[in-house]
This record gives sequence, structure tokens and C-alpha cells, in this order.
Amino acid sequence: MKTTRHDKQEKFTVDQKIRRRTFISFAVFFAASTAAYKSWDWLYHAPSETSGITARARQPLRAAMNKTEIFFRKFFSTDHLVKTYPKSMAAKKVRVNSNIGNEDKNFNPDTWQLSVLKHTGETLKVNLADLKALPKTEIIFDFKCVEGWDQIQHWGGVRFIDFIKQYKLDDQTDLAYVGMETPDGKYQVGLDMESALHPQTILAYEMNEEPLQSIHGAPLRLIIPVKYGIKNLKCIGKIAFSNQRPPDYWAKRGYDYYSGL
Ligand SMILES: Nc1nc2c(c(=O)[nH]1)N[C@H]1C(S)=C(S)[C@@H](COP(=O)(O)O)O[C@H]1N2
Ligand SMILES: [Mo]
Repeated sequence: MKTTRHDKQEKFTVDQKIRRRTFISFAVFFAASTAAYKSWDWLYHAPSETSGITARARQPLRAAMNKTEIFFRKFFSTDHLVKTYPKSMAAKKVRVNSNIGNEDKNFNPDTWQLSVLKHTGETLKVNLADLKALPKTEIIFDFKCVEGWDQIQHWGGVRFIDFIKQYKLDDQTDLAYVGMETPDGKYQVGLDMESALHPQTILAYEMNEEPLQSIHGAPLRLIIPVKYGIKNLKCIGKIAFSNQRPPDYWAKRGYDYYSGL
């Protein structure tokens, strides 16, 4: 085909258009990169929050985490259930993550007693047989760790809400938070009351229909599917109720206090 003058002119304007667009793209890219860098620099150099129940996060980041919590708590409902799976899908070899506060060699699961501290100052002691006598609930769900792995797991135990009813702790649920920790107090989790009372929150003593193994938190661990793994305390020693945020191992190290899913 012969190239006409008209074609040449057309080609010229197309080239010009392309060049202009390329320039605009680069300009936009440059502006966006500068803005991204500036915001990152601002956040990176923002002061850290004052150390307390939460610590080690930059102030604006912690403010954002707390705002997100307020937003998501508005939609939280105990009728909203986490997805469950058939038994056949549950992992046979269950992953083990960190074991802070769950490696005490002197700890004896046979003489173990759960301490429940009421807001009034009284302490209630419960042993494993007492807990096993309560109705058992099983759950097979996708357990999610903040480090990026997840696994379908099968747990069994007593629902926290059933435990509350059985031990007449209803008045304690008027408080805003539940705190749980290992017998040595080295690992602690703080939970908002709604999440603790969610029907899928269980005090677990079984995994894959077998008694809980030590590495998974024997004799009793928390399974709270509405939260990330960090809140699923292994080896519960003490449970307490309060209106202030209870101590939380990972919140003190910069993580989100709520850690909801
Ligand atoms: N006592 C105690 N509980 C704990 C932890 C821990 O280090 N110590 N790690 C948490 C984290 S980060 C995860 S992902 C889960 C892992 O439970 P698993 O080891 O049974 O898979 O336990 C949680 N509970
Ligand atoms: Mo985790």
C-alpha cells in the first residue's frame, strides 16, 4: 500500500498524542510517588503512642486502628456466624505457632484449676472435670494467624456463654472486657465482651476429638473464631472481667487491640 500525505500527517498526530499521554502518565506517576513517599515519611516520623495497654505503634496508626474497631463493632452481631466446614476437611496435622507462657515445665495439667476473678474481688476455681461436665460444643473453622497462614481446624469444648450461664456470671458480662492469661501471666489476651460472648467462642479441651495436647494449650485454651490467632490463648490460667482494656501481649507490642476478623 502506498503511504499518502494524509496518512503521514495522521501518523504524526498519533505520535504526538502518544508522547503527550506518556508525559502525563509519568507526571502523574511522579506526583503519586512523591505523595506516597511524603505520607510514608510523615507516618514513619510521627511520634509513638504513649506506652500503656497498647504501645509501640505510631500515634496516627493507633488512632486509625481504634477508629476501625469502633466502625466494625457497630456491625458485630452474635447472629453473624463464622463459616464452618465438614469434619473431613479438618487438618490432621495441626500447625503450632508460638508458645509464650505455654512452656512452663513445672506446670501440672492434672492439678490445674481455672481461676475466675469477678469484678467484686471474689475468685471462683473450676477444674477440668467440672468443665467437661458442661454441654460440649465442636467447631470446624478456618483458623487465621496474622503471620499469614490459615488452616481448617477442629476444636471441642464448652462455649464461653454456656460457662457464664452455668457459673452464674451473667452480672460480669455487663462489664466491657474479659481478660485471659496463662498461669505464669506471660501471655495475655484482652477481649471485648461481645466477641467473648459470641456463640462460637469456646473454652477448648479437645482437638480432633482427642484431649488437647500440651503444645496446643492443654488443659484448656481459648478458641475465638471471630478473632485472629493471637487472641486464641493457649493454656488459660486466669479469666477476669473489667471495664478497662485488660493487658494484651501483642497490643503492647504494636498490634491492633481488637484484632477482629
Ligand atoms: N499462651 C500462648 N497462647 C498463644 C500463643 C502463644 O505464644 N502463647 N500464640 C498465639 C498465636 S500467634 C497463634 S497463631 C495461636 C496458634 O495456636 P497453635 O499453636 O495451636 O496453632 O496461638 C495463640 N495463642
Ligand atoms: Mo498467630
